[in-house]
Amino acid sequence: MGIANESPAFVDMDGDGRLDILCGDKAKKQIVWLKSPGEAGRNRMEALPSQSENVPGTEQFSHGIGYGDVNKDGIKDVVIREGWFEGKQDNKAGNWIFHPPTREPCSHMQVLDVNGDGKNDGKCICS
Ligand SMILES: [Ca+2]
Ligand SMILES: [Ca+2]
Repeated sequence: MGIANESPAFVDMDGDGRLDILCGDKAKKQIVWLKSPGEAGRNRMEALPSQSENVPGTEQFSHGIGYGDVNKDGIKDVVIREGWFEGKQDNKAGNWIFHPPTREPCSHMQVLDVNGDGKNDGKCICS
């Protein structure tokens, strides 16, 4: 495994209260998340794939990755420059559905309700 993406995201992917690393794996060309060690003395992270192999956004310097509920189904999704992957209830399950982009490419990506209308918006910071 080799971490891909220009700016991996630090998010709690499994809800255990510890930040994990969301990034691409340039070897298998898949989006993965590295589970933070949950026990004292345990210093090895686990890579848990979120999708099938050879997907976009997994080159060494792919630009931008984000995590948030894009389609408001209550399940967080992975956002990349090329589009977004629809998350599953079990985010360790593979073959997330890919959806094409709706915006211009950017670097850091956030999914949040910017204007308070109850709908999540995509927020991009370009560098
Ligand atoms: Ca976690
Ligand atoms: Ca969702």
